[in-house]
Parts: sequence; C-alpha cells; structure tokens
Amino acid sequence: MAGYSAKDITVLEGLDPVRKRPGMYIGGVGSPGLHHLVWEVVDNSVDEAMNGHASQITVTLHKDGQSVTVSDDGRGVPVDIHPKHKKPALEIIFCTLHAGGKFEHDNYKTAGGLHGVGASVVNALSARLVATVRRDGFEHKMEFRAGTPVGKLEKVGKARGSGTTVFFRPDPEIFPKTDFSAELIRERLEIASYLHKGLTVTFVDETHGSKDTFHHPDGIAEFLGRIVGERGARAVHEQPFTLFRDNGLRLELAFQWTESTDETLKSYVNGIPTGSGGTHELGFRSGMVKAVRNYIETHSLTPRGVTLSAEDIREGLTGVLSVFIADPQFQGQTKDRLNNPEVQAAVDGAVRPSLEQWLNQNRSTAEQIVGRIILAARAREASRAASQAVTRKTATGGRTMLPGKLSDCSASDRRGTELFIVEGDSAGGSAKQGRDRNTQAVLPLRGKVMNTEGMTLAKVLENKEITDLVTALGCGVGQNFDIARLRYERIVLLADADSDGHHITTLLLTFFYRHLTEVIRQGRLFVAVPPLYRVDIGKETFWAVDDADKERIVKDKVRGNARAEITRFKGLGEMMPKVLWDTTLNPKTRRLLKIDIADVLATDRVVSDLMGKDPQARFHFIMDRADQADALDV
Ligand code: 0RA
Repeated sequence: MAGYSAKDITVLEGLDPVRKRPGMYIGGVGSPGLHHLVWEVVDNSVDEAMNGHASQITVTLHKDGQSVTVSDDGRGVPVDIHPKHKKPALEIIFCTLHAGGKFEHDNYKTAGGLHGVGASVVNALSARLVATVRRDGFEHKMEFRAGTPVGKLEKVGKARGSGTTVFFRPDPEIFPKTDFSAELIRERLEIASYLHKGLTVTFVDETHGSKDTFHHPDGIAEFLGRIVGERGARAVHEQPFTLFRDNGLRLELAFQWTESTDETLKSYVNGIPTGSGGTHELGFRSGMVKAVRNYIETHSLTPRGVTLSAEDIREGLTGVLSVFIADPQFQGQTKDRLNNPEVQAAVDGAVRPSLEQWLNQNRSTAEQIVGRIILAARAREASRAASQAVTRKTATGGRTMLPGKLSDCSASDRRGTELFIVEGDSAGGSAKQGRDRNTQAVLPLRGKVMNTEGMTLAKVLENKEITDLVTALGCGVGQNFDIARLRYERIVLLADADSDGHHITTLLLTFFYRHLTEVIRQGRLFVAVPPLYRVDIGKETFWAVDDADKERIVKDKVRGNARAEITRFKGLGEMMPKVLWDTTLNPKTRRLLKIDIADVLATDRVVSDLMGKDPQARFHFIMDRADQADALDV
C-alpha cells in the first residue's frame, strides 16, 4: 500500500455503505428516495448543460415504469485510464464514493458544487445500470449490477459527436416499490427547464406513449407569468422585478404584485422545491419589505391614518425564488425547509438594494405597487372594524350589529347550526318560514352577487351584500380572518336549480375560494340541491333535481296506466315553505354537496377562466370546450 495517502483511501471507498444505509445518501427508500435517483442522474446532465457543454437532455421513462434513461449531448464522461488507479475514469466515477475531488478539473465545475456522489450512489442502488459514452469518435459502454461492473468498459463502435447516456433500473432489493411516477418526473423536468433558462429537456414517457419538450428562454420570469396566469390573478404592474446573481451564492428571483389577496412564493434550493419559512425565503421577505418601506419613506408616500404592516406589503405578491448553494441543510418534518443561516443575510443583502434601485428607476410602476399596498392596509383596517363590531355585540349579548336582513337561528350553541345563503328576497322568505328556527339561519342576498374574481379585498368589501355576508359569518376576512369565530357549523349556498342559480353559486364559490379559503378547507361550505321538478304519480309525490332524475322517476314509478304529472319549479321563491323544508332544508331528507378544496383547486383554472376579466382566457376556455364537443361527436 506504499504511496497511498489517506485522501486516496476515501477516494477508493467502495459502494457497500450505500447499499447498507441507502437512507444516508438518498433520504429513504420510499417514493421520494426512488425518484431521487432520477434527479441525481438528471442533475449531472444539467450541470454539463449549465457549464455550456450540452444543449439537449432527454429523459425516458421506459414501458415497464421501473427503469429510466437519461441522455445528454455533453462532452461525455471521460473514459481514459486513470494513471494511478489504472482504471477508466468512468468506472471510478460510477463505482467509488466521493470520487468527485479527484476528477475536479478546472473545466468541470458543477452548478455550485452540488454533487459528485450522485452517479455512484445511483449505480449502487440499481439492479442494473448501463453507461454509454460517445467521445473521440467512438461509443463506449460499461454495464453494472448493484454497482459492480459486469465486464470491462468496451468500445462498441464508431460514433459521431459526444454525449453520455445512463440507463438504470432501481434495485427491488433496496426499494419496496420501484414504480416511477411519470407525473412527478414530468413536473420536475418542466421546473428544471424554468430554473435553468436555455436548457432543453425532452421527456419521453413510454408508459403513456407521450413526449414533451420543455424549453424556456426567459426562465423564472416565464415561470412567474405562468403562475400568475394560472391563478387568474390580475397583475398590479406589467413588468415583474427580476434579479440574477452569481457571486458566491447563485440566486434567481422574479416577482410581481397581483390583485389576489394572498402571497404566493415558490422557492427552490438547487432545483428542489422547498417549503415555506426557509432561510432563503426569510431573506427575500425581509429584503423586499425593507426596500419597499425605504422607498415609501424617502418619497413621503406614507398614508395618513394607517400604518403599513409587513403583511400589507406582502399581500398579493407572487414570486419564484431559486438559489443554488454548496451545502444545503434542511429541517422540518418533511425536510424541505432550508436551514443555512448564511443564506438569509445573503439573499436579503442581494434583494434590498437592487429592488430599491429598481423602484426608483421605475417610478410609475412603483406608484402602482405602493397604491396596492396602501389599499391592502385600508382593507385590513376596514375588515378589522367590521369584525370588531360583531365581537362587541356578541359580548353584550345583543345582536344589533348583525345585518338587518339576517334571520338568525336561536340556538346558543354553534354545534349543528347552519347558515343558508339564499338568492333573492322571495326565496329568502320561503326559506325563513320553512326552516328549523332553532338551528337554521337565513341570509337573503339581493340581486346578482358581484364577480369578485381578480379583485382586491378592499374593492370586494365596498359591496354591501358581501360585507353583510362577512358580518353574518363573524369570522372576519383577509388578515383578520379567524375560523374560530365562524358563527355557524355549516354554511350552505342555496340557489335555484337553473343556470342563473348555478352562476350565482359559482360567484359565491369564487368569493369563498379567494377570500375565505379556510372555510372550504375545513369542510364547512356546502351547496344545497333543491329540486327542479315535482313529479306526481297517483297519490305519491317525488322530487327530481334534474332531467335525468325526472326521467328515472317516471320510468321506475309509473305503473299500469297511471299518469305522471310533472311540475317544473320556476324558482325557490314559488315553492311552499313546507316543500322547501321537505326537499332541501330538512337534514334528514335533503342532499348537501360538500365543497372540497381539492375540487375547488382542480376547478381553479376553470373558475378563473370563466370569471376573470381576461377575454383571452375566456376564449381559451370556450375553445377547450369546443374541442371536447368535437371529440364526442366522432
Ligand atoms: C467528469 C469530467 C468531465 C465530464 C463529466 C464528468 C461528465 C459527467 C456527466 C454525467 C452526465 N453527463 C455528463 N457529462 C460529462 C469533463 C471531461 C472533459 O474534460 O472532456
């Protein structure tokens, strides 16, 4: 062993430790660990591309769903024999842990020095791995099983160009489940194409027979545009703020204020999505808030009568933050919160001066932003005043501050209580008379409910119907929202069973979704299903909620030469209170649809397409529908 130094020994460490304790290297052997193998191999190719040596990466999920090939047109993993170890460089890279250092030429620098162990870890945990390299006019190939070479590196023929292809199939002896998720891989590759602008990634999904190519020359700024578009939130200013830094810390940032009420920040560390509250996010928030405050103060824009809180400044902000750092430390239950303290100061220090400068150089944009922030502060004050009014009245036992048209229930315990939000005064009248006064309250809304999509909370709260609703709910809204103060156990939307009614329900759902999301998330929002038809057959009466329901009843219940008499309700208002109770209000016989946040999220795009002011989006929606109709005709 003469001539070997301690350093060489670590370089030559075998792969046993990886198979013995896979969790140490990939975090676990569940689905995230399994997919981690893909990210490791892809990252090596991404590095090759980001250093300017490759322009194309193709990832193939094979038909079995349990093996993947990653291919790039980079320089190719070196195949020459290492003078000291007398082995091909490729073999050392794939078969030894921590091999990175020895091969770290000046011309091979990873994006922030992130990996180096990746290739060998994936190899160790793969039942089979085949590395193919095109380089110097030839194709070279080497095959491994569980990290051990089967045969030598071979020259398999002549080849043009250069590049690396890695096929691998994770080892079922290590992973209890070895099925990859095409969705996860596609999502990750698409995000990578935004986070590394200029990169072209193709995903071939043989399990579904599809192929997608992702390429986004404008990177993160394009990503931001997509997020803002998807959320249907209107932007307060046209040009987003963007920042790119690469001195020590590589940081990329794009953000924009929108008229939505919440803050959305997507953050990434080394291309990995991160949870909120990490040090990179904290640094961004503090730097951003300080820059805006400074701008407001230097230009004497501070409003009278309200103090601006950090939450006011952050309201409606939508952004993407990506950092690449050498040694990320993660904490939290899902290990997705960045913990490196130095990153906070670094991000804060990068954001604050550059944002302040940008605001000063874009005065009209800055004014729009400051206007948005002041509005947020005023809305917060207004909704605080409204909810304080309710609190005061409950404290004194009286209910004088509740909206006049609310017919409240008499129960003192909230359990089992329900608020029916009813369209129109006459329907409200039937509901008032037909309800169980002890547990059911009725709030009639007059006329058309306003379309709140894309509106700031301040604008929304100028509407009397909406403030009445918020007051009746008692839980406040926006920054003053507190679900603990919601005055009823269930909130039920009750509208006519026709298209106008559906429209009103959609408008109310939009309002709840955008401004009272937690009510939905906690499963407290419902839609009532009033009947559309009354079907009398002989002495019996049935209720049908739609045409199909009516047909079914007629088919099933008409016997002999009995006749079905069908009455179509024009609206809830013409229904007798007793009938409304039997069909729609009585908890024992009625049907309620619970609004699920997953449903709402799935329909988010649809809701915003329908409700948003953007005619382009509406057009797309109609086009999408037209396509479906065509498909049905075929
Ligand atoms: C070490 C040195 C060189 C390239 C690579 C590794 C390399 C690794 C991977 C993994 C996937 N694709 C890759 N492409 C390249 C530089 C070799 C030289 O100096 O030509």
